[in-house]
Amino acid sequence: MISAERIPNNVNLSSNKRLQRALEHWQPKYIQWWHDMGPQGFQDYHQVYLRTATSVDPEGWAHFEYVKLPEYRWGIFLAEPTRDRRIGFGDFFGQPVWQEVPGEFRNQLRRLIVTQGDTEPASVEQQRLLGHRCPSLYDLRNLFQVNVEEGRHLWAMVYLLHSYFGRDGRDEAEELLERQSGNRDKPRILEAFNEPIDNWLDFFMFTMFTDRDGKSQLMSLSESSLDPLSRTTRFMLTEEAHHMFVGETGIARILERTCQLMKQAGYSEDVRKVGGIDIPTIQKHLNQWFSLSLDLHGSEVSSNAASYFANGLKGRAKEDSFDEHLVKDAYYNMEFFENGKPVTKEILMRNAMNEVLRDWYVGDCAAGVVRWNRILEQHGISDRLRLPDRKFHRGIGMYAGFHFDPNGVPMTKEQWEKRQYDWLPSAADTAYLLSIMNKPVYEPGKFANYIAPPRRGINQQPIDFEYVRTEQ
Ligand code: BYC
Repeated sequence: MISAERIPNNVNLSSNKRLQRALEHWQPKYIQWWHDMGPQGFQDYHQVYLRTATSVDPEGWAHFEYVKLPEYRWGIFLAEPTRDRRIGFGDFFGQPVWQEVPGEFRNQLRRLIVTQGDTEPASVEQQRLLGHRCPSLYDLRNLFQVNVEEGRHLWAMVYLLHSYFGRDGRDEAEELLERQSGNRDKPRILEAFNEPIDNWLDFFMFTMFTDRDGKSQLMSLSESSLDPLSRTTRFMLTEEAHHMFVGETGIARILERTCQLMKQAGYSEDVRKVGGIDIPTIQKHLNQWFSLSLDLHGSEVSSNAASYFANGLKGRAKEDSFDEHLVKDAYYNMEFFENGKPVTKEILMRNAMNEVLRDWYVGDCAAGVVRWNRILEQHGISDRLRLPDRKFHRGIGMYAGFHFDPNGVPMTKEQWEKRQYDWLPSAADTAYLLSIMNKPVYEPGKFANYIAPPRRGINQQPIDFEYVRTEQ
């Protein structure tokens, strides 16, 4: 079962007996998990036009073919090594990077890898019912592409656990298949990965904002002094880009269609009357997933983050672009909220590393929102989407437990309870979305009424290509 043919890799799997043995034990459990928790109803009789990574060179990671989902070849890939790579930040700056895990950082590194690994199967679990409500075969195929790649990202983390963490690593790898998104007793580690994704607006917002947290976290892990972690995450970033493409273009196509329907219905009419998704509903879902994804960056002031940085385990996104990499005496001006008022205080930059990464993330999200707003502008519509203030709807960090509106204005608990569904999806919004998504669109080239077709198909195939076909 464990062969280089079944498991494309560039880690010499065929000569690595230890890894083979560990995978022989783990892989059947993974396949069982995929059957039980992967895309429901699309396991046995559907062929999906998927991209499979078969090597890390540009041709090899974009190999397209029809595959049955459980037969997808999940591989193990590390980006090519950088010659004479040196530690790029923290207390060991300039020393050679590590090819093995230093004993003193074993726990911290394992924890980072497990937290990263836990998000990957979680997202597959969150999205497992979406196939039954897909807006087109094109979108269905993109959903499955995202799902199999999240599965591969789990393999990437399991490879690290099996190869560098011995017995503990093997136990952790098993637990990655045992926790379950939203499960009361054994939930996933990070909160956003326990939230349901039961409609396609959530899915596109998730791939836009939560996968973008994946991008910022993977960028910071790719700076790691542990070279195998750096190389693994560098390769994962190539796949992450496609997930954000799915999210950004998915929302862009919804906006496009909303604008068309607004014109059709007359601007003063409610676009829901003609089956579209109104801009306020889009904004509410944006608010929801942006704020949950801000939480994924951890607390503003964090001794964990300081220690990850000092020890060279997790750097800043694009560490090379900073002038100084020790960051011992630098300070960060952080806004605190005291007695109902914002107060700026200087804190040690190392303790603010989560916030530094969050700054990068917010900038990257803001650029995406500007691109979305161009669509509204081109249609002559004056509404605009916007990112809510960072303090809005936070569950982690110093603003958790307080209430703010999307402009960052503080409010009482009572005011919040009265108004929260002006800004976040209500049960009625979800019911409406489910009502327009209740029938899947499986006819090639057809699209649900609430979304415009994409500009082009996948891998130069036409838009009406049969991206998912049912086995005869
Ligand atoms: N939910 O100092 P703090 C992706 C916990 S997404 C629940 O604030 P730290 C993907 C924290 O664990 C990227 N708990 O945080 C996207 C700690 O617990 P303990 C995933 C949370 O450690 C889409 C306590 O609060 N990658 O790839 O500096 C689809 C205080 O800790 C949360 C990573 O996350 C939360 N949101 O930073 C598929 C990278 N936030 O110790 C995939 C690896 C914090 O008190 N992880 N806590 O029990 C990390 O770098 C860090 O663990 C975090 C947290 C940035 C997440």
